[in-house]
Order: sequence, then C-alpha cells, then structure tokens
Amino acid sequence: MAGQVHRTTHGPVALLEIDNPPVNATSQAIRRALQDALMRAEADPEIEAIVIAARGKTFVAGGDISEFGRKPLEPHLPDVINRVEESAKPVVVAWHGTALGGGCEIGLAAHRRIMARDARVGLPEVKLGLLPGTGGTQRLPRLVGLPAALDLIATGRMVDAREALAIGLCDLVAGDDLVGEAIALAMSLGGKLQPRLSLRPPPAPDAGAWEAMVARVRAQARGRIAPLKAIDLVAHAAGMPFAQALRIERQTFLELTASEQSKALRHLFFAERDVRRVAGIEGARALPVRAVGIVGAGTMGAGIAMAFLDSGYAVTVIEREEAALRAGAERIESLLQRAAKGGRIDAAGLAERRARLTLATELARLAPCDLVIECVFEDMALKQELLGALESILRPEAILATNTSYLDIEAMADGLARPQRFLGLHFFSPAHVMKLMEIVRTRRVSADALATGLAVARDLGKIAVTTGVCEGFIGNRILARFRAECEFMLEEGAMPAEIDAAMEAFGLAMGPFAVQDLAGLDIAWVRRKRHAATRDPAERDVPIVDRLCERGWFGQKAGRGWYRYAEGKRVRDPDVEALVRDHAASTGRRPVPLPAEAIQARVLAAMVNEGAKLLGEGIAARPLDIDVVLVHGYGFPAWRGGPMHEADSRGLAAVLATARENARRDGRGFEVAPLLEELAASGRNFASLNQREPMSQP
Ligand code: T1G
Repeated sequence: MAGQVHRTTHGPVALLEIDNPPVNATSQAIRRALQDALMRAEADPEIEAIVIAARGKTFVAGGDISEFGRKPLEPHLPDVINRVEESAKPVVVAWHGTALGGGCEIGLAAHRRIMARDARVGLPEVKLGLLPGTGGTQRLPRLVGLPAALDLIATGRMVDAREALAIGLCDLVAGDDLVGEAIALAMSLGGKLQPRLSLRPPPAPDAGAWEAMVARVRAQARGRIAPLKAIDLVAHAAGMPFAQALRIERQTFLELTASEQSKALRHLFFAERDVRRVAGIEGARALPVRAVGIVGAGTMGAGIAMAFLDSGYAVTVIEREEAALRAGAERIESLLQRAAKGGRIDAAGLAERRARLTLATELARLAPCDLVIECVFEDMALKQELLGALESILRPEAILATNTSYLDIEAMADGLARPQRFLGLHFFSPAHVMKLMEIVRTRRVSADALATGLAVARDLGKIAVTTGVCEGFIGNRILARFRAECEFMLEEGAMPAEIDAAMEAFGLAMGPFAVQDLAGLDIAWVRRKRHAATRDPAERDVPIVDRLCERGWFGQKAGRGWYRYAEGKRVRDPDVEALVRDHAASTGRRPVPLPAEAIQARVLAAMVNEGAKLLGEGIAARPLDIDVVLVHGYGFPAWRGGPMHEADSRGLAAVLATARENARRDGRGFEVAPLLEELAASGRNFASLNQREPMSQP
C-alpha cells in the first residue's frame, strides 16, 4: 500500500487530503507524506491554519493491519500525531465515512474536529486484540471523560455524529460541505496558537460512574486481555503525566501486537473478508435483486423477511393458509415493533418497511420476484413440490433458494428444470440478527446464481461462507461432532455442568448442555427418533437425552432439562446427575478424571478433525471458511480465531494426538482425517491452505 497526501491552498488555509485507497490506512508512505506536508505548511508564511481531510469514501480507517507484527517503519504514527498537536498553527480535522483507530487519533491531536452528518468515529483496536497506540487512551479521556472513554476503547464501538457531538468528541457537525466548513472553521481560529489537549486534565467523573464502567468492562471481557488492559491505561490519564502514560500505552500496544489473541483476531479480520473470494465465479454477473419472495412465515421466514426489509428490499411473504399467514404477519410485525421500541428504527423507518411488505396466500404473487427463498417445514416431499410450483411461476432468470438446514439440496435440484438457478441460502436464527450465512453451492448451480447469492448476502450485511453439499453443511456437521464428543464424556465420568464450565472457560458464551436446554431438547429428540431406525449400530450413541425427554424434561421452557431452572436461575440437578451416573455405570466404562483442559482438547480435536474432513471432501474451500462459520454462527471465541487457527497455534502434532485418542475411543465417525495426518506429518499447518490472492469476488 503506497498512498499520498494532496495539498491545496484556500486563502490562508492549507488543505491536506490523505489519499490511500481503499480505506486510507496510515501506511508508511502516508505517515511520511503527512509529516512532510505538516512541516511545509508550518514553515509557509502564507499559511495560517491547516485542515486534514481525506479523499475517497472514508477518512482514515486506522493503521495498516497487514503491517502489524512486522518491524515498524519510520516515521512512526505517534510522532506524526504529536506533530499535529504541537503545530503552532491551528489544525482542524474533517471526518467523513469512518474515522477509526489512528484516524480517530489524528483527530484527537488536532485542535478542532468537524464531522460529516453520516460519519462515524471510534477506536476499534480492541476488536483486533489491540488498544489505541498513538495517544488515544490518553487524549480521549481528556476530551470526553474517563468512563465514556473507557466505554469506547473497551467495546470498540463506533459513534455517529450526533453522539460524538453530545459527548464532546467532535466540535461541529457539518451540513453538506464538510471540507468547506472545515476550512471556514480553521480560518475562524485566526492563526492563533491553540491549547493542547495533552496538557489538560480529564474532567472529573461522576461518583460511581467510573467504577460502574470498570465493572461492566470486566464482566464483558470473557477471556480477552485487551479490554482489561484498557482499564489501567485509561486510568493513567487521570494520575500520570501525559508523556509517561504515552510510553506505557506504546509498550502495551507492542505487547498486544505480539499476543496470540491479537494474531487470532487479525486472522479473523482478513478471513471475514476473504470468504467473499470464491473460486469459479470469475467474470460472473450477479442478477440485480430488488424484489424478494419468502415462502413460509415461521420463525425463520419471519426473521429472513425482517433482514430483507431492513436492507431496503420489497418483500412478499407467502403462507398457503389464512391462519398461518396471520400468525406470520404477527411475527414480522412484532419484530418491527421491537426494532422500533429499541430505537433501532424510527417511525418513518417503520412505516416505510411496512409499505414494502406484502403478505399473501397465492404463490402467483411471487411472479415479479428476482429471488425466492423457501423456508417451509423440513420435509423433502413438501419442499420438492413447492420448488417445482415456484419454478413454473418465476421468470426464467430469477433465483430460487432453499433455507434447509439438513435436507439434501442436490436431491431438490434434481427435480428442477433450471437447477443452475437454484442454491441454498442457509440463514441462522434469528435471521435478522445473526451475521452468518452459509451459501450452499450445488453441483449444477451457475456462477451467476452463486454470485447473486454472495452479492445479496453482502447487501444484507451478512458474512457469507460458501459451502458444498453434505448433511449439515460446514457448521452443523462440526456441531454434531462437538456435541457427540461432549455426550461421550458423560459416559466417562464428567457431569454436564463440568463440561459446560470447561467450555465456558474455553471462551464459549454458553456451554453445550445449557445451549441445548435453551433451544429445547424436544426438537432434537423428534429427529433422533426419526433417525433411530437408520442409525449405524457401530456408531457410539449416548441415549441419556432420551431419558430426559421421556420424563418431559425438555429444557428451560419445561423448568428442567440437563439442569433445573428456578426463578430464572440454572442449577445442577441431582436427578439428572444420578441418571448420568447410572447410565455411565451401565456401559461398563471405568470413570476417568476429566480436567477442563482435557475436555477442551477433546472437543477441539473433534471439531478440527471434522473440519479437516470437510476440507478433504471439498465441502469447505479453505480452513478460514470454517473458522468464520464457527465464530459467527456457533459462538466459538473470536479471540481464538476459530478452531482451525486454534489448532495451528496449539500445534497440529498435539491436536493429531488427541484426534487419534478420540478415534480409538469413539470409533465410527471419528476416524482421523487423512488431511490432518498429512499436514502434521509434513510439518505444515492449516494456514498454509488459506490462499488469498487468486480468487475473485462479485
Ligand atoms: N488495514 C489494512 N487493510 C484494511 C484496513 C486496515 N486498517 N481496513 C480495511 N482494510 C481492507 C480490507 O481488508 C478490505 O480489503 C478493504 O480494505 C475494504 O474493507 C496505533 C495502528 C473501514 C469500516 O480496525 O472496520 O489504527 O478484502 O471490506 O465494509 O491505534 O474495513 O477488499 O482486499 O471491510 O466498507 C484500527 C478496520 C486499526 C478498522 C470499511 N482500524 N476496518 O468497511 O470495507 S489499528 C480498524 C474496518 C490502529 C493505532 C492502530 C472496515 C471499514 P479487500 P472492507 P467496508
């Protein structure tokens, strides 16, 4: 990444515009050019004030992440930023787009900040396992107070212009001409030397506000180091000379850059963007999609309708029966109401979404749609019949999609006249909230249809991972092994609460048994019973869940499941634990001690082994695709980068050893993946399979 800084003069004001597409990251070339331009402007007797702005769709989005972990090159950003603050001539910064990280810090060093109406600003470093390293932790508290600064730094959230103005993060919100108004503001300062923020003490916080914010940050850290370090750094702003605190900030930044957590989060940052690069769609043309049809308005259909309404599409929802349609309409309306109550959409947004929604019982109403997604009950015959009917109604170039989680999509395609326009769009529940989508690539789908799926997903603000066809696709197939491994451990002496605690310590928001209780055990039970006749008798199977369901212990909604629930609290259930113990004894296995690390290692090996099989079968294209699915769809801790990245950082030899033990003990389905053997034997890792460049994106 090179980049340059353009200088123009406007009366007594020098306008410096940073230009480094795509996001104006502060590469070495930018740092140097900005430093030179500042020095020239300061030395120029014709110039009284300086405006720093940027060209393109955004102000500076921060440091260049791809440079992190390498030796920093001069000039360093802290030096350039100090130069901004120390300028004898007033400096105004004009923020547009997203001013993030170093881009926010340049603004904090400037003497005035003006912001476009639709701009956002923030310090998102924590999301990369880092903290601001160029004065942000010291200047921001001086500007907005300690609690607000800690909030922004520890969560990494962006604030819009209205909030920035309210908390004092910017001085002015511009009308239509950001740069023009920035120049006027610079001129109004009359060339006078401006006070430096670094010399000002932070405002005294309200009693208790700081402690409350610290408690919140600690509670939300869940294994992450950076938010905890933010507490100390921000506190220094009140008690330590600026220069000394700045040295500690820099030191912390460099330490964090070298940390495993930051490496994992940076891997994920690029992985989330690389999943858009998909082989085989070079030159493909995505069909423009405006009108979307959804058949089936259950929980999933309603959530998907909401996702499309939120992104500006015209949505037609179909249910065949009036009563079901009314129920579906209520579901969507309640999602809309909730969004309005929560302040996510205003009254106009609500009305406008309602106006874009059509509800009907006749499939023929879908004729003008560019894309139709079926979300009806998971029944093959029902879906095949529906898809056939849809195909006869839609225009030949329209795209047809299924939201099935488990059924065989190739078999659905077999019945179609135009299988090349058919694919799977697997949303996760609640569909308007969950970021992940799996795009299921059938054998005969065209590149154009696939590109359309990817483009729509992106437009919905989703992270879409392309997967091949198999039962459960990438995510649910790995989840099945993960859950099975957890149930096996029940037969070996571990209790549900111990396994949950171990996995929560690993970083999952909720352990697997607690999650099952939350979702309800009954749905899985129905599926278990359906599969019972065809289950491979050689497969290790743990029937404890049947014992719970037979007693009506269906989970949280029934007041008991793997746990008991009283007054919203989850407690261990001695009856369940007795069932577990009795069953374990009946298997004749000798109970073994299972410390948390052993539980975690077994679960990880089971996931990684299945991931390696998915790669070997070509279902998942790259390890990074698997990492993104597990982090964004299944609560795998982002700071571990996903299971495949975590396997690399533990070393494949260790993971392979555990996978072999799993295979020996657990048998069918847990055979060691040849790819895992191969990589470990040749001293390679999963990252070596994450090629980045040759693929294209729509
Ligand atoms: N460095 C390098 N590449 C970056 C980048 C960055 N900071 N930000 C984005 N890209 C690439 C990205 O990989 C993609 O590439 C393309 O730009 C478009 O991004 C000391 C030093 C700005 C809101 O954490 O949040 O400052 O895939 O697809 O949806 O404190 O990018 O096209 O090849 O995401 O419009 C702190 C991270 C750095 C900001 C734009 N900054 N970026 O979103 O496009 S730490 C961040 C974002 C720091 C100091 C330290 C988003 C965005 P490709 P995109 P977008």
